[in-house]
Amino acid sequence: MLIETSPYNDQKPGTSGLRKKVTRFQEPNYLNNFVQSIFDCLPELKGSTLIIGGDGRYYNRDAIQIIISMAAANQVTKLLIGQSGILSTPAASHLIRKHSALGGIILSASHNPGGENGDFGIKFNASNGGPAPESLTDEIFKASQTINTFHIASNSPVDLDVIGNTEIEGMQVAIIDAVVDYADLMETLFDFPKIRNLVAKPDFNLCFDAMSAVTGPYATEILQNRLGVSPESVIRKVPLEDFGGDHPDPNLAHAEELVKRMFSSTAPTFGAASDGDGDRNMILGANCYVTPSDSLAIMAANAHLIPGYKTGISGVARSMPTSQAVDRVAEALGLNAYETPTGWKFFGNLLDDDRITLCGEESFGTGSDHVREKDGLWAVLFWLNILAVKQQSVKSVVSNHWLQFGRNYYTRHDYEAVDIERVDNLFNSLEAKLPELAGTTVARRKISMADNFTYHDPVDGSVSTGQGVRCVFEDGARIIFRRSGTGTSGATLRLYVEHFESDPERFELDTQEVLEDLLDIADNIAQIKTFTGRDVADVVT
Ligand code: G16
Repeated sequence: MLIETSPYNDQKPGTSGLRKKVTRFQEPNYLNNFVQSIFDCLPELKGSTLIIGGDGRYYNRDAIQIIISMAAANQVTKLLIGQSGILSTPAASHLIRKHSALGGIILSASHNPGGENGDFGIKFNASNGGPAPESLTDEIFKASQTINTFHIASNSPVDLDVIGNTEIEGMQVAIIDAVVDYADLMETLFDFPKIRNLVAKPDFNLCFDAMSAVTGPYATEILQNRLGVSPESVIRKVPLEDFGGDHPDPNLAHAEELVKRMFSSTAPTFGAASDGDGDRNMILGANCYVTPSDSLAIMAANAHLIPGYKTGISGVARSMPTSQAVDRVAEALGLNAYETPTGWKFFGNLLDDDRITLCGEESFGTGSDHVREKDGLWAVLFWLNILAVKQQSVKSVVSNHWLQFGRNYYTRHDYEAVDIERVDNLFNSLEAKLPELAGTTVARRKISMADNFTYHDPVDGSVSTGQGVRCVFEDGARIIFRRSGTGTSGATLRLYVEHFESDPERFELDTQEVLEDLLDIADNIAQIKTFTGRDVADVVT
């Protein structure tokens, strides 16, 4: 069937796909328009195999039924769909690669809240398993602005809960186990027997928080069934359409119960959490929080201890706002090190070209060349494998890392859902100041460089401008201002602050205290309080 439609003007994908309120997606043909725009930009999808799955949030099932009918009418040959419509983002990336699919459609708004009044999202991943590059998302947006028809079959709904095959207008639809392929992949990378011994030790206990989101079934299979962790060690493991009303965002603010347990007198040895779609991770030890930037650096420094990486890693990459801790490891080990804009899509070319093996971001994402997405449970297993080899606590691993490489004190302050005009004004004023900032001294700190970050992709030569305002100080300290590309209400200002410390006597200080002067300088430069009208940040990590 060919159905007439008219464009919506707000279908420009952000940092990671199109994210809007569920209610927006429920407007007539809103999802259909975007899906047809994907098909229109990629004629090669006709006759192809596609992977479909989502994080199980509200509207996931409805969206999948629409996509099935539209894929059939757009002459896709085969769809592989995770049982119950569920696939974690890294599992979807793996399936695309494993089945040599032409790509996949992933339904997720990641760490954003879910439920009827929450957020929903959709993104296309390419045949390498990674998020579509900016050039393609720009084309999809362009197509969405002129769309006037879409194709859709008039089939009855497919039973997403039963594993098996069916056919719609000549297109095969296979409902597949969502977990097993991913769990098998993890077994090829990590030393499961060694981790099994670690978690069986009477003095070792862990707590993994699946945040009522997609990693529940994956954690149950991998941590409980394959590694022998007790069922009570995995909390909030049943995926819920509204994530229990919480933000499925693994950070100190939103993983409240886990954080409470980890910072108590009876704290487990190891704690971790993953997000809505299973690609983020937070790592904790007893009374110890590992910043995502440090976690990436520690993984890079210890990769040789992990079976999947023991022959060496080709290089590392981090997003620009991520702390420079991993750069120090790369320098010491003689590895390539790349700095990309925020967004996992920018790592794809570097991974495909084998310039890097590991990459990560301050936003609780780490990953490697095993898939083309960041990967939450993979990071948890990486850490467990390190602990199993080193037989040390998380705190000792972190402290020893600082002793060897120094410590990059790091914090991120988020001012969420601020009036868009206020944030526009803040950035306009900041941009206007940029040319004069370099060379000036603010509160005894001299700014050596100030710009709005531009990335030149070394593989395909593409250029991405306006990726965040950075002020770099003479001693290497940095202040970065960015507008989030994943929010759905107003504008979110992110402030990132970093200071390197080489004196071991100063490794155990309070992060916010150490960074206080830089935070004041940031407010002085950008007039955050004045422009946002907020005295304090909403989330500090
Ligand atoms: C997405 C992207 C990440 C990015 C993060 C935060 O993560 O995949 O690369 O770092 O958003 O982006 P922003 O600062 O623009 O909000 P996720 O887990 O939401 O898919």
